[in-house]
Amino acid sequence: MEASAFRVEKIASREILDSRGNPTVQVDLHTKSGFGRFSVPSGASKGHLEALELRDGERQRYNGLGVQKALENISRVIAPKILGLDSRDQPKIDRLLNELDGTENKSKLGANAILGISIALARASADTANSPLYRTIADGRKLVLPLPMMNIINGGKHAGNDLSFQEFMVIPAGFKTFHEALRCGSEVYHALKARLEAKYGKSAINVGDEGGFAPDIESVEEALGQISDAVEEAGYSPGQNVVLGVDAAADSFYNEDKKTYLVDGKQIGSQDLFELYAGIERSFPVKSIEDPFHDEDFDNFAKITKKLGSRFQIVGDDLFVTNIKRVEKGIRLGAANALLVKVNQIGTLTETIEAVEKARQAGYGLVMSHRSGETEDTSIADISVGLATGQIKTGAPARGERTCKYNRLLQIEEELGSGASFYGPEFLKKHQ
Ligand code: 2PG
Ligand code: MG
Repeated sequence: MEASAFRVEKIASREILDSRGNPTVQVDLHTKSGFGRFSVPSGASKGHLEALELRDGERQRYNGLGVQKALENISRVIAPKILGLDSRDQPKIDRLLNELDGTENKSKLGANAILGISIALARASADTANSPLYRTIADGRKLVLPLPMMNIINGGKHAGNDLSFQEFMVIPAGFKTFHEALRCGSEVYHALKARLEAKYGKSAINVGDEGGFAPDIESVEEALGQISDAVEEAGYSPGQNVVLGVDAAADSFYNEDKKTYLVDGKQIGSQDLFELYAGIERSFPVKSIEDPFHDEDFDNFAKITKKLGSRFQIVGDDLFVTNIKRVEKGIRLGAANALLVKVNQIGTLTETIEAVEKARQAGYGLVMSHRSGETEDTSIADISVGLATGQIKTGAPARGERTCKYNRLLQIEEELGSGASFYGPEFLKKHQ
């Protein structure tokens, strides 16, 4: 194919709605012979060091959440510099985007503007090469279908209940294929629905931002108990072929002045919180804990990793914000043993890949992740396979903005046929 086919010829962007009904950026990028589109997601429990999502702040429109300034930055500042470039030069173009912005956290042009361009570019380049995105991203890496971690009870900032922990996940690791794991997750989801309705009444099966149920219960242990029982009821074996995970998102219930955490209706210190995690590990088949402490507490992250990390995945999300410098600090201190990977926390594909490779070299696990505010975009499914992250969390096996990612993985699995490798059993082995 001629090099000119990859030349960027046209960029358009628009304001669309995300799954919470808030505006977000969608970018269309045309090369001479191809097309790429990306819709930018948005978080609710954000790490304070995340790249900045630029919002208009004018109250008359969308309560200040409009993204017209970001769109203007795309059309006036970014597009003129990108038009005519070769879309295969992803690292060079991502560097240029950073230079145009000139700030540490992409606050001038907005990480939403920059990421929209960065991933639309990757998509357009893959389309021009007539290749699925996961293949061009893989760049020689072995393709791996990720183990799905499905968030089936929602709390924290994602739900209207009083559960302090944000996510309670089912992890069907003991299966040989992605589609069997997904089926198990869906069956457990429905068994849980029936249990919650029978025990707490109809309103308990209302769902939160990520499609998981949001029952009016307050205790972490009660939520885990319900899920464990649902696993059994669905005909699976907790601890054998299905394990559990939580995202505490501890920052969202941390009181900075008092240095305490509000858990199960009580203010507790970090030592008590530590004990709570150790207790959970004894009572339930939990194998993965994300953000167990607030996002500057590298010390307690290191302590819990030392104590539980041999059998347990400790994931840094708000701790690392997909930022290579934070990941390096974590590696130095032994804080966490897995990285949560969110493209919009850092704002370009190239920097995402750098953080992933740094963590991988240090033996860290990798979990590709959606945001609580999502769109119908499926790029993270391809990125997960191409970067061989081995794990993905993209919500419950329900609601379109969540299932579209799982469904895209089913398509990729089919495309790869017998060559498809699935990470599940390896996860079990690693965390026995
Ligand atoms: C998280 C995410 C995604 P949010 O904390 O891991 O589940 O939530 O997008 O609100 O930051
Ligand atoms: Mg998180």
